[in-house]
Amino acid sequence: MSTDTSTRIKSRQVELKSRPDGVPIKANFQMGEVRLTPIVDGEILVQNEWMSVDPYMRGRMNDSASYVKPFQIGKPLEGGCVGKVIESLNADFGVGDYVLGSLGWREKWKSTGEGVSIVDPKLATLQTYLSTLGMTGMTAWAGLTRVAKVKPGSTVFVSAASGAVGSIVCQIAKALDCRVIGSAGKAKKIAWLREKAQVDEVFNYNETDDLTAELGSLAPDGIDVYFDNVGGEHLEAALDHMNNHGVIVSCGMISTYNATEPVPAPRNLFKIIGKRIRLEGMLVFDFLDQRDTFLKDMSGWIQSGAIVWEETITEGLENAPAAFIGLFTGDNMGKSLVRLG
Ligand code: NAP
Ligand code: FER
Repeated sequence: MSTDTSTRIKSRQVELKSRPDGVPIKANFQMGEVRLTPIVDGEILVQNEWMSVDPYMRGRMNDSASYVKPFQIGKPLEGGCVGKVIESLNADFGVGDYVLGSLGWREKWKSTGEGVSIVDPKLATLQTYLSTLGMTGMTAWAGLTRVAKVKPGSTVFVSAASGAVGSIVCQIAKALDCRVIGSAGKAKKIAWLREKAQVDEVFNYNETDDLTAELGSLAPDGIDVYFDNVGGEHLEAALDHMNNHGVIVSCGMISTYNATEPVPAPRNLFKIIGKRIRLEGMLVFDFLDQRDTFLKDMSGWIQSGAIVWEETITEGLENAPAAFIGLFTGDNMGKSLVRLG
């Protein structure tokens, strides 16, 4: 094979420059460029069109053990992406096919096709495969229907309620005849939750100095399911108002991801005993074998108009770090996505 770099394919990428200390900053990222060798038999070359930024990526920026290995300094970050096959030496993929992969944060990537799936741009817009019909939609569906096993008539409290996961949790719960309480941190998110997502009770946690009292006033009959995206004070407030035998789905704890010191446990954790609360952590990847059922349920809700969603789109690979950092300052409504130029 030629080693002449002029025959190689140029691809720009976002690399981890340094590990964040607290909230990530732009200086933790750098732009890099690589030249990919030509594809060989069995491989495809993909040009990314969309990439996802997700809170879990903050964990991968730390050098600590987790369900997945940390990002490496000087190497590109990774994450959900949708792109177009521009070269193929693999019979399962044709040039022009759109595919879902896990090598975001770069312009182009090669693959043997393992873990890569073809998506249909006629069924939904390409970026929907990174949101409502993708990882975040499936998290909402699995957390509520499989982990919580929510029942009609339940009171469901959702934090980060206008975000990618939370906005879908709220609407699935409504579609399943639950009473829904949502919290979010900005006035326009509160308005969207009320007007577009038809959430029953909504509050802005930045406008209250007593989260527990606020939640108590909106949930006079208690909470049956708390879908926790935030942790910290939200979890403490929910524990105070959970009903006996209630379920807390620990989906995420974004309020703790940038902590520089170990975060204290909820001071009222003992309440899980007397109230016989089931507090269960979840990882969406454990439910991949149920993807067909998820897609059937979700497509039905989308077609009936029961589920709508918002996207916050950032233009250009070089602006992906800003989009990612914005997750921690609440810049996004609904799913945060980056369109590659
Ligand atoms: P997202 O909600 O679309 O974006 C993050 C939102 O979190 C922000 O817009 C912000 O909204 C809120 N937030 C940020 N810092 C906060 C703080 N200190 N306190 C309260 N709220 C804060 O993100 P997403 O992708 O849907 O993820 C939501 C949660 O689900 C995250 O915790 C994530 O880690 C988790 N998750 C888990 C899995 C799994 O398999 N377990 C899969 C996907 C996602 P406000 O303006 O409302 O504050
Ligand atoms: C997430 C937050 C945390 C997530 C996964 C984790 C897939 C897992 C963390 C760990 O194993 O340490 O949003 O999404």
